[in-house]
This record gives sequence, C-alpha cells and structure tokens, in this order.
Amino acid sequence: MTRLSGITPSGHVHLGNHLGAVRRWAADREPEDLFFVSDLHAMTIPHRPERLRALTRETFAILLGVGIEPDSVFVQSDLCGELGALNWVLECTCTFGEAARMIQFKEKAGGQDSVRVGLLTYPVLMSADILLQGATEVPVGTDQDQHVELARALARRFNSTFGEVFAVPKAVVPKTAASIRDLSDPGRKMAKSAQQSPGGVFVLDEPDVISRKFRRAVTDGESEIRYDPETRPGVANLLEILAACTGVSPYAAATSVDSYADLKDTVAAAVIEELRPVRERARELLDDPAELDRVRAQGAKRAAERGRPRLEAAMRVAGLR
Ligand code: AQP
Repeated sequence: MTRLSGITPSGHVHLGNHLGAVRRWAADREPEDLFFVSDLHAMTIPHRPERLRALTRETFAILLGVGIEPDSVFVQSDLCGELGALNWVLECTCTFGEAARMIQFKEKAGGQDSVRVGLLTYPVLMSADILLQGATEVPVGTDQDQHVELARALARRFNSTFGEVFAVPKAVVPKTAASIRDLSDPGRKMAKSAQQSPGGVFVLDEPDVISRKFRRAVTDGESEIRYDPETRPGVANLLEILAACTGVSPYAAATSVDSYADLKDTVAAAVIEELRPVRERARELLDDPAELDRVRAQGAKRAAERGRPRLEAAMRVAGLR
C-alpha cells in the first residue's frame, strides 16, 4: 500500500493545514507513504513567480520540520520532466467531457472572464502525480473525491487499451480532524488563500504574533464557556484548537478555562507549544539553503527513480520510444 498526500503552496501553511493534515501525516505515516508539495497545481490561478518559489521552499521545510523523512517527500515541479510526459499520455486518455465535468473546475471557473486551460486539465496532472508514483490510496476530502475517481478511470482505461501499467488508486477518507475556522470569521475555514485575514494563524508565525491573533479572535456576547459549534462557532473553534493541541475533547477543554480571556491565553499558549518544534526545525532548514536544496534534490531523485520505470512502460506500450 502506497498512500500519496499533497499540499499546494497557494499561501503560508496555516494552523488548519497543520492540525487537520500535516501533523497527522507525520504521526501516522507508514514506510511506503509519500508526500509532496504541489507547486504546479498552484499555477492554475494567477500567481507571482518569486512568491510561489518562496512558498514552495517554506512548505517543503515545514513538512520536514514536522518530522516527515526526506526520502518520502518531494516537490512536484522537481519531477516536471516525468510528470509532463505522463500528463500528456493521460490527457490523450482523458476525454474533454470528463475534464469539464469536474465540479471544482465548474466552481472555480464559473463567472471568470478568463480561465487557464490548466484549471481544466489539472485533475489530469493530479492523476499523473498519483499514477507515476504507483499510489494505491489517496487520502482526500470529499472535494477531491471526483479527481481520484478520474485517476481510477484513466488508469483502468489505459491498462485495458494498451496493457497493464498502472496501479488503480482509490480515494480514502483521511482520519477526521475538525475543520479549523478563521479566528476573525468563524463562518469560513482558515485558508491559505485568505492571506490578508487577521484570523489566519501560520505555522511560522512568531509566538507574540500568535498570542495577538488569539487575543483578537471573534467569540460572542455570552459569558459561559460551552462547546456548541452550531450556535457559538467562534468559541467552539477555539475549544477545538485547544482540544487538538492538548489531546482532550472540546467538551473537556471547555471545563478547563473560566473566562474568554483565559480561553484565549490558554489556547494561544497551547498553539505556540504545538508549533514551536516545527517552526524551529523549518526555520533552521530555511536558514541553510544549501542543506534544504540537498534534501530536496534527494527527495526528487528518489521520487523520479520510483516513477521512471512506470513512465517508460506507459510510453512503450502506447507506441512511443
Ligand atoms: N481549515 C482547515 N482545517 C483543517 N484542515 C485543513 N486543510 C486545509 N484547510 C484546513 C487540510 O490541509 C491539507 C492540505 O491542503 P491543500 O493544500 O489541499 O489546501 P486546501 O484544502 O485547498 O485548503 P487551504 O490550505 O486553505 O488552501 P486554499 O486557500 O488554497 O484552498 C488538506 O488535507 C486539507 O484538508
């Protein structure tokens, strides 16, 4: 079993990414698991080159900082030769109707004057990510299920048309973690793309910045601390964060504090401690670009070695080479 998980450097890695995904990737990982920074996917919408480069390095350093082994993590664009070739083979396996049917494409393209072709075809590139590495399981949220279905369909179609080359992957539901909400607007999730929001807490934020953000978190006009996500989303979000950092239930977390000020200080302190080791290791790597480049090159080499025989076989049976 090989599980493949990716994170897109569309902004700074935030507390939601950490508690909802990255921390668990490191804690639950099996030797065959693979992780990657999907920088090519960040190009489907307008982007700034220098910012993308910096965010890719930062995200890669955070994956290492959280404890993922260098051998099992890589940057997607470091494999752009292999992925580009397989992407073309798969685009010629996929129909226009299949790509245009993707709900995410319809949502993101809807109402836009100009849409990049990459936004339409990126699920095919995602299929290439998965099939190149021979991933058998892809832990994704429901918004990505359809993309993994596409990868399954393309693998099956290619195999039955040309010959058995690809493992047929399946989407698996990641272990659920609460969706962390924006501290200033608990009505929406904390998001990388909402960089300007004062309610986003980032993994590399300094402790005083984290404390300030929590002090300004939106709560409500009540005085009793109670866990009730339906009617009191701001307080519930703080309790879920505190619970995730301290390993108790949000109900138990509610009984451990006695005022809003106490809750905000306690959750800020817990988040600072949770993120401290990751931030310190990631910063060390970011301050040593030569070491970061070395580790990145090593991950890319391993990933390319794993994928190349599959790419060669696919090209051969499809009549290339
Ligand atoms: N707020 C969140 N709470 C819990 N988990 C979250 N994840 C994202 N936001 C939250 C999880 O982080 C992993 C990597 O995310 P991604 O790169 O696929 O980004 P995303 O899901 O599209 O959401 P982001 O990080 O906020 O980015 P943008 O703003 O670009 O959409 C995933 O496992 C995701 O579930």
